[in-house]
Amino acid sequence: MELAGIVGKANVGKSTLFSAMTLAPVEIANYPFTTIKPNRGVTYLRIDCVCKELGVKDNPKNSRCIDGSRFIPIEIIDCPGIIRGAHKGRGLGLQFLDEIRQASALIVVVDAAGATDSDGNPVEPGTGDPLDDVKLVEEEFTHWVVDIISSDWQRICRIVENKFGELEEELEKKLSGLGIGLDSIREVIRELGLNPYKPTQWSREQLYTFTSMLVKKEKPIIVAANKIDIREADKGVEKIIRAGYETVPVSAEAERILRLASEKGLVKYLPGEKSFEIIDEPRLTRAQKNVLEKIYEMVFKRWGSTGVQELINNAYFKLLKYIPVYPVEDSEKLTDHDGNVLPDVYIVPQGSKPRDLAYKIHSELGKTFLYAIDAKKKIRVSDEYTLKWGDVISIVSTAKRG
Ligand SMILES: Nc1nc2c(ncn2[C@@H]2O[C@H](COP(=O)(O)OP(=O)(O)O)[C@@H](O)[C@H]2O)c(=O)[nH]1
Ligand SMILES: [Mg+2]
Repeated sequence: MELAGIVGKANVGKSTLFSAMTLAPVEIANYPFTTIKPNRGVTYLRIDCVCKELGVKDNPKNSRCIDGSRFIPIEIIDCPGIIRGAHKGRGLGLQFLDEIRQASALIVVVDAAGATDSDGNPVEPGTGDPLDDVKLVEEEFTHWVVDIISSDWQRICRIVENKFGELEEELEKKLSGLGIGLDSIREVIRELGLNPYKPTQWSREQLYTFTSMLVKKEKPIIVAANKIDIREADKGVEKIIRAGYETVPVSAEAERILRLASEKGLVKYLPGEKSFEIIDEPRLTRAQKNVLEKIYEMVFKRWGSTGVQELINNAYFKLLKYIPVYPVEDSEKLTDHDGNVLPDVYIVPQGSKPRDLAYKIHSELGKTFLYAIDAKKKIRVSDEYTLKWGDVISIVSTAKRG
C-alpha cells in the first residue's frame, strides 16, 4: 500500500484531518485494516470504477466499490507538529520523520485562516501567515536531510577526493532510504554548477541549496489549506496558490463532522460528494442542526466541498501523476482465479509498462512475465505499451499462480 505523511506546524489541524480521513464510510468500515497504530490509519482514493463503463457487477478484493465509485486504500501517518528549529531538537524535534522516509506523498497542512502563530499558538484569524507554515516545513525538512548528509560529509569527502568513489554514488547510498535517486542527485549538481570532484570546497549554503532542490524534486508536497470554514481563509488560500504550490482548500473539521454524522445515520454523505443530506432531522439537536447549517453555508456553498477527498486524490493523481489499473487473471471473464470480477486495482506512475505492473503485484510475477493482454479490447499488447487510466490488464507469465 502507498503511504502518505501528514505534516505541518502545531495546531493547524493535522490530527483532525487524520481522524476525518480514516473514518471509513459505513459501507467499507469493516475493512480488515482500518486503524493500524494510533497515528497510522487507512484512507481511500476515490475514482469512477471501471465496472460502470464495462456494465459488469464487480467483486472487489483489495479495494471497495460503492455505487460505481471505487475506493482504493492508502496508508496515512499523522506526524507531531513541527516548529522552527525542530531539526535542532526544538519541540519534539524531527526524529519522527524517520517514519515517513518511504512516504510517496507529503501532505503539508497549513492554517489558511491564519488563526495560529508560528509556534502554533492560537491568535486572531488573519494574523498568522499560512505561506510561512509551508516554508517552515520545507526548511525544517531540508535541514533534517542536510544533517543526515553532514553526519557523514567528512568521510564522503575523503572517499571522493582520494578517488575511491564518486560523490553522486556516495550520496545516493546515504539518501536511498529517503527514496532519493542517483538521477536527481546528478541533475541538481549539474543545475547548480557544483564541482562533484571537490566537495570539500562546497560551502554550507551550497550544501543547503543542493539539498533543498533535491528534496523539492524527489519529495513533492501538496498543501492542505485548512480551516476554510473561517472567512479569513479566503486570502490565505489565494496566497498559497499564488506562490505556486499544489493546493487544495479543505475543512478537516467539517469533513470529520460529516463522516461522524453519516456513521450515526444522521446524514447521507460520501467523501468527495458536493453535498450532503439530512436523513433523520427529528433526531438532531438544535446545536447539531446549527453546525450542519454552518458547514453548508461556509464550506459547501462557498467552496463546493470539504476538499478532503480531492486532497488525497490530487496528491496521487495530480501531484504524483499515478493512474489506476485493474489486473485480472482471466481476460475474458475479467476475474481472478476465484472468479471475482475486477478484484483489484493498483495505482502506478504514469508511463508504467505492463511489466512494471507485474512487478508491483508480485516480484515473482515480474520475473516470469511473458506478455500482457488488454482485457477491454481483448488484444495482446506490446511490452512497450504505456498503461492508460482504467486499463484492465491480464498478465501472462511462466509461473503458476494461486
Ligand atoms: N475552524 C476550523 N478549525 C479546525 C479545523 N481543523 C482543525 N481545527 C481546529 O484546530 C485545532 C487544532 O487541531 P488539531 O487537529 O489538534 O491540530 P494539530 O496540532 O495540527 O494536529 C483544534 O481546535 C481543531 O478543532 C477546521 O477545518 N476548521
Ligand atoms: Mg496533532
